[in-house]
Amino acid sequence: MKRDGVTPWPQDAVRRYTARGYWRGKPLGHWMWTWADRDGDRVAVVDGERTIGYRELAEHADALAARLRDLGLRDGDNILVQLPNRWEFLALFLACQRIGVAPVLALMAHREHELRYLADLAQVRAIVVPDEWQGFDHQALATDIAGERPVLVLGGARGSAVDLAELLVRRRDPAALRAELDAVAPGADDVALFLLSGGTTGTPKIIARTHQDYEYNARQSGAVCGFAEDTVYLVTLPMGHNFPLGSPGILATLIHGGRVVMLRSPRPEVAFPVIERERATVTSLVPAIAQRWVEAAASTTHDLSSLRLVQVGGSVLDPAFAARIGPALGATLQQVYGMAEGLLNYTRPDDGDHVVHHTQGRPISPDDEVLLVDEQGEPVPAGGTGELLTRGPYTPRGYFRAPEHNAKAFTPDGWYRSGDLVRWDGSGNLVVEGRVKDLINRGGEKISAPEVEAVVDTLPQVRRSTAIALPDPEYGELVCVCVVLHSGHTLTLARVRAHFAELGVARFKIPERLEICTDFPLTPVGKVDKKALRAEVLARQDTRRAA
Ligand code: AMP
Ligand code: DBH
Repeated sequence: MKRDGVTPWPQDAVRRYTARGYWRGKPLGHWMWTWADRDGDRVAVVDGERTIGYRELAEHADALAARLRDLGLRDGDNILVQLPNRWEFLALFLACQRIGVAPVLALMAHREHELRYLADLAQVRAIVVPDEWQGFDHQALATDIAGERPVLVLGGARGSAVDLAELLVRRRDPAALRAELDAVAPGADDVALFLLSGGTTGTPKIIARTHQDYEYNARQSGAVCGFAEDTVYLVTLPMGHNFPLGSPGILATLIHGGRVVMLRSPRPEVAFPVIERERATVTSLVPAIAQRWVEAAASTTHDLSSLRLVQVGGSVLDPAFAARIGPALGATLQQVYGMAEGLLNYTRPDDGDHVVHHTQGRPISPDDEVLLVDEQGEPVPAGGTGELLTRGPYTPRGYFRAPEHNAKAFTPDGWYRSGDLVRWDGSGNLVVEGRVKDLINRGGEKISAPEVEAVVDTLPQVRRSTAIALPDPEYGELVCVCVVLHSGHTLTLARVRAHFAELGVARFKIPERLEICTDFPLTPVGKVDKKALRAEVLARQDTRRAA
């Protein structure tokens, strides 16, 4: 069922993507059973002590899909899902795909500020959370936000909440249920899932991905990365992210007949023994985590020799460090420059060292269009650096329910303005040089500067605020807020941080530096000159360090 607020692809693009076989006209729930029919008894997922076969996974997903319908959920409905990496999360994701319910994939780090906003924007009809996670009571918050709507809880449902594990129990003849659910399957061009983007506005952005665009996103990624039946993909990043979910990630592993191994933490102490035990062949990491893995690998007693491919993406990877990753982990490095908005670039497993260490790869589809433009929107000369604009078979033409922002983030002929400054190197690969968009990339977590500023501005002491990125050896970038105070007021970083926590903002967005300013430098048109401000703050830090 169609949802309002989703920008469709133009008809000529639909015809082309279909004619070329990228779009296959079936919803993800259809493919789930294709995999099960093909690989029935083979292992699809390993989660701790639990091992689940392809058919078993499909039957659990169908059982859950039927129970979601019993709760009143229907084709065209959206639900908010905030779950850690667990096989039940995957079963829920697939159950949704069977019946046209689209999950909004929140991160475990999200708190009231983000969850309320997402629940409202997507008008979700239910919320799914764990009972408690890393000391936080998700069930209590979800119950509060949900009001009259159902809350599904993984582990220990209280009060009127529904136990997710209960709903997964297979109770009926699988073949009959399968036929029943086939009859209520969504359309291939309907929304299958909602991904989140760091965005560059005061509020997070939601990206609606359709069944056939996302299936292609994963399938083609898997083809490019050599995913096959012998792939054992270790998930350590949060699986609601586009990277571990579909780049090539969990979905491509299932599409290509491999095995998914789930972990809730990317820490090497946790991951290394599992790599050894499960003989994992591929995993995906962000640079900050890759750094920990490389350090830990030097003295590990665990056998990592099964690893063949280590994907690193999400934020800038230093070339000198890149060169150390492959040898340290005994695997081939693959750089990934991706975005939840669509376009995916990978270095290929058989590329030479220079390409793998120094570039962020190239697009996966012959129909990915990439244009590099200058500040006037004119194409840059060959080899020049410009903002990357893109269109293609898995890059939607707008954000969900964001017409005002879309007018800026997309050109009239449907190109997505990535906000990234990139160039083509001589080998036909992209190199990310910087960005024009106003965000802070903290170890791969994207933080919208205007969103941080909007929160800081609600402090009574603050007259004006500006959020900037400061360099950090571990995370790449940190959030620094610069404030101009009302006269006679003072402010501490601790106070700012407490304020973010009180408002229920995700922890990774909480400022790690505070700078009190008397004024901000301005550009000729009167906007805050963030580049100049950043230089000022760095100079101040140097002075302090010298003192
Ligand atoms: P999002 O739009 O929130 O999914 O974040 C995608 C953005 O992350 C891209 O537009 C880039 O700014 C950044 N990014 C992703 N991968 C890389 C990479 N390998 N190197 C540098 N930046 C990256
Ligand atoms: O940073 C990202 O958003 C990202 C990185 C690598 C991504 O969305 C992806 C791969 O799919």
